[in-house]
Amino acid sequence: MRYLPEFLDRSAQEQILRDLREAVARAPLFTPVMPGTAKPFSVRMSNMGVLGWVSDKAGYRYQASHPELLTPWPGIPESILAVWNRVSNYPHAPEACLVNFYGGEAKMGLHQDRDEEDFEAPVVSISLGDTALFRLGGTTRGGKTQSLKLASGDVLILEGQSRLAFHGIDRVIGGSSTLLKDGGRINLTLRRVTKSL
Ligand code: MD3
Ligand code: FE
Repeated sequence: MRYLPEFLDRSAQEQILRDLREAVARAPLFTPVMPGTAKPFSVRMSNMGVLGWVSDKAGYRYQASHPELLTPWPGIPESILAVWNRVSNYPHAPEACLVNFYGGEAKMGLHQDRDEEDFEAPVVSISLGDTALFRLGGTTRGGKTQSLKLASGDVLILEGQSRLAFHGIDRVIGGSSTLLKDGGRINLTLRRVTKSL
């Protein structure tokens, strides 16, 4: 894993936020539910790109359209593609940008990201807004974990062994950033889903 604290300055964060508001106006946040149980996630989500990650009673998957509007996801804005281009060292564009919004008490349990075909490509994560307590483990469940605070403007690159590491968000520290007027946290994850070649 590569951790780039304060990679984005305030004006770069504000540009991404403006682009994100336009995208979310077209593809509103939805509340995913767990496969099988239909228990709602505390995190709300949307996507940009040719493919977006969704979860419903039937399972987790990538699909080309919004689960409620059934319209194609908005494109990934240049302000966000620029981050991938600067940090990924990967010769193909990302296909998916998952938008995770954490309000109030939202968190995300420990999990692996394995719904992609291509584990060779890195995952690039951008944090905006309130600071989160991020937990990173190894590639097997139940091993030791380490904690890291992810603040607004921080970028994380998951590649190699870390690409399949267990990870989650234990909590968000309310009032820790002034970027979002109503507080909360946004995490963007840029991914390659299909194998390029
Ligand atoms: C480690 N998001 O969307 S970002 C996710 O802050 C996700 O919303 C969290 O886990 C969030 O799947 C964590 C940091 C991150 C993203 C992807 C990873 C860490 C990762 C993929 C593999 C290993
Ligand atoms: Fe994840």
